[in-house]
Amino acid sequence: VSGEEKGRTVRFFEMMDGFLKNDPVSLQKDILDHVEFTVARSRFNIDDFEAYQGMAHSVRDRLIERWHDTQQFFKKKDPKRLYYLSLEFLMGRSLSNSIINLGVKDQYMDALNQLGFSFEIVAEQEGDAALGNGGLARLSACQMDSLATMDFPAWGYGLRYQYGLFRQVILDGFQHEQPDYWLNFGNPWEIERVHVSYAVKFYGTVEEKHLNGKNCIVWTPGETVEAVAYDNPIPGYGTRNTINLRLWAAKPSGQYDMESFGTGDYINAVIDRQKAETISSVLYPDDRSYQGKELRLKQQYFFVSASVQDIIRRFKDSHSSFDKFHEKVALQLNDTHPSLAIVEVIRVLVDEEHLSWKEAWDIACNIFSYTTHTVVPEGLEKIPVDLLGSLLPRHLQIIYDINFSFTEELKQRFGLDYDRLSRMSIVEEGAVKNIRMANLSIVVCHNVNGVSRAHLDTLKSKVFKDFYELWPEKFHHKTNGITQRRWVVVSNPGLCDLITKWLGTDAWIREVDLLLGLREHVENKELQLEWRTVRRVNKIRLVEFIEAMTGMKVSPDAMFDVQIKRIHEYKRQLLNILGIIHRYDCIKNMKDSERKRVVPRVCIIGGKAAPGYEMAKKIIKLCHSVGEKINTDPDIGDLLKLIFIPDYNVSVAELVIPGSDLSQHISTAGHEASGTGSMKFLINGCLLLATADGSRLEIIEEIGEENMFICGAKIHEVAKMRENGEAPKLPLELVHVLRMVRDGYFGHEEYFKPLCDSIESAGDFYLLGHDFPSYLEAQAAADKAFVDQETWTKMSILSTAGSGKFSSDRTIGDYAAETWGIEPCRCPF
Ligand code: GL2
Repeated sequence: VSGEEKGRTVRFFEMMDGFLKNDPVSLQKDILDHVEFTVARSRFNIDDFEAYQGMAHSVRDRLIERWHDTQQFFKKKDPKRLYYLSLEFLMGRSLSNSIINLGVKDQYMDALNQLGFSFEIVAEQEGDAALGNGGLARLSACQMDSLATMDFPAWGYGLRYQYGLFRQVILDGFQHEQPDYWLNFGNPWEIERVHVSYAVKFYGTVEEKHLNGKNCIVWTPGETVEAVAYDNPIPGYGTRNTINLRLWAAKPSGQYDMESFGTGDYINAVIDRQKAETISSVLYPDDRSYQGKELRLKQQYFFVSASVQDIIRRFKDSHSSFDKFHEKVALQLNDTHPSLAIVEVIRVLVDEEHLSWKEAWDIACNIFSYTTHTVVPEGLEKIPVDLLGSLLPRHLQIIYDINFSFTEELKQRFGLDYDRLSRMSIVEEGAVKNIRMANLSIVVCHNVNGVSRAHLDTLKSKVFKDFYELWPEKFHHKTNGITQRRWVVVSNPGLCDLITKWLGTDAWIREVDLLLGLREHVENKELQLEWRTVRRVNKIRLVEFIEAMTGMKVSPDAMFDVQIKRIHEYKRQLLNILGIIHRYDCIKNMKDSERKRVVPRVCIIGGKAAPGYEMAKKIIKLCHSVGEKINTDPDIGDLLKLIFIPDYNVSVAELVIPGSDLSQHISTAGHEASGTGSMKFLINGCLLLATADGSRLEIIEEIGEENMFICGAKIHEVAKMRENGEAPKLPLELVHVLRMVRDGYFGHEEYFKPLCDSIESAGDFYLLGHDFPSYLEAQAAADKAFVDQETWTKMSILSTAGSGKFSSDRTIGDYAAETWGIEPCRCPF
């Protein structure tokens, strides 16, 4: 940055000093005060963890200050607010992100240095907040960052699980799950609001009563649980705005069950009350599958009910009627998990606020929007009617009422087309009667969004075809994005500085389209050299991490080829591993002279399998068994290594992504709704080896096919092969590789048999056979390009330059304008 430019940036942040001062001396005192009085450790004897705690509390003070100012300002302005409801938020660590967004990183680094600590080591003390599974959950975290940065008056609502996503431990190559009790050492990033709590009702009976001259429906609950708010401030970057993520924790209700306490069974009565806390105790570790479990339904309703009560309470603070509710409130459903909010809003408005059904219905239809993240109809959430009726009897009545009007409307429109009626009905008939939460959401929401253009096409032509024919105007897409603050500024400071230097400004951190400016320098040798140097430093950091995690020493000269994401058959980690076996086999059969031409590779795989997902667990074991063989084979040496990184999470991703050369995104076309991992690699200048699926189709448009390695069947080809029931002949290379696995070359042949069968005798649903040859070709093209480091570097720069569209700032801007109808509301300095 030019001196003047940097000066401007610093002044800009200095103006944001409020009551608390941000110079290094004030910060040092603050950190020490917190060590002494908050952490209650002597300030003369501090270890790294205590330094982290002291610093985190000092940052928290600054977050609270801005949070207060922002909320005061919103209250005064009373803009339309967005409420973002999600059962999962994968926030990762908060320290670095907070000080960067608050604009106080340099000052804190100085303060820590002067106290004798290294910022990097202190930041490493923080655990991840892993209150989510995968892409969907990280998406909500990225979107919160964009909402704050873009000054939108928004709130996030979710559940404060005591146990986040399980820790993955690998023993003898097998995944084991361990609980993630992330609150063990306290959580400085949240503020407990004991005074913000709501009673949430379950079970019981519903009666019609005549009260105050009116017919009313009265729900008498069988159980009441208290929802207590925990606020997590989310600071925007380059703005004073700090918004709130409010997570609910379940506590026993203050309303005692007089009967059990009265019978003298005091101990059991207390134990029973305590059970209430289990509602928010643990995150379900499955993505993309629903199980119809009572606890899960309780979680969903618990967080939805508390959030709706909170939203209505806030609205009523400054409004005496509900006339303007739809002008002041937008509610976003992140998938169907929070869709009971629709029913809850209607219930509260009708039963408690005594609006007419028509008034409540109109409000609900105006305020709710829904984003789906699913590609296949089987992935849509259904709740057994018996379960819903027993847990939430009044809600089931309301759903039936909605369905009655809806099916009447359908009959008027389409006549007695029973097939269509039964497909579209909110109630699914059958041996087990179910409520289809997606149908409910589509019927009520004014807007239904897919998460990429290709996803929208699938929704229109397959998943929600009937609904699209009925209401084409409701269906849209907002291609997902990721935040450049977390995924470059925080995790890749070297690249961040380099981009700022070459663009001559750091404005790209808020206006990401400016990255396009890198294109004009792509031929510049100096930039290329600096680009390579930054990437090399990141690789060395990754080499050290790999050694610490696995004990393996790998060479930074090799190509780092990475696939990190949840383990799923459709994501085809198996294709990757079989490709690695093929490469291994080729190298083994090479003459020495040929080996000299091999591009050395370090293949890195990481990801968790849902605990009950047997095939995914077998893939993890296969990866370890193959790795063991290859990594210890003296014939192979540094030419090929296979590393499995255990316990993949957000902070591991922050380290691995900047150090990767090539990353793989090879889902069978038509199976990934969007995919967001590819965007994180892209903006970091890592080249993509990918199938044309989900948002990658749009990445190809932005970057150009020539700057990526594309392989595999296209979406329409997959559809056609499936329609025709074609089981293409497997390529010989693949048959050979599978034979090695079956013959026990990597041991455990019985255990791996179902993996081989899935390709050879069970129809190869994910088309590994079809895509294997083009996958190997793409890998060969990547090898060829890597040899020419200049070309590779240019492709890398062009990847970053063209990644602007995939910022969550763009996604949120689109949602704000096209779906939510909200405007920025910037808190003055
Ligand atoms: C997912 C989709 O599978 C993924 O393609 C998409 O990018 C994200 C975010 O929209 O949502 N759906 C889902 O349930 N998980 C996803 O990652 N876990």
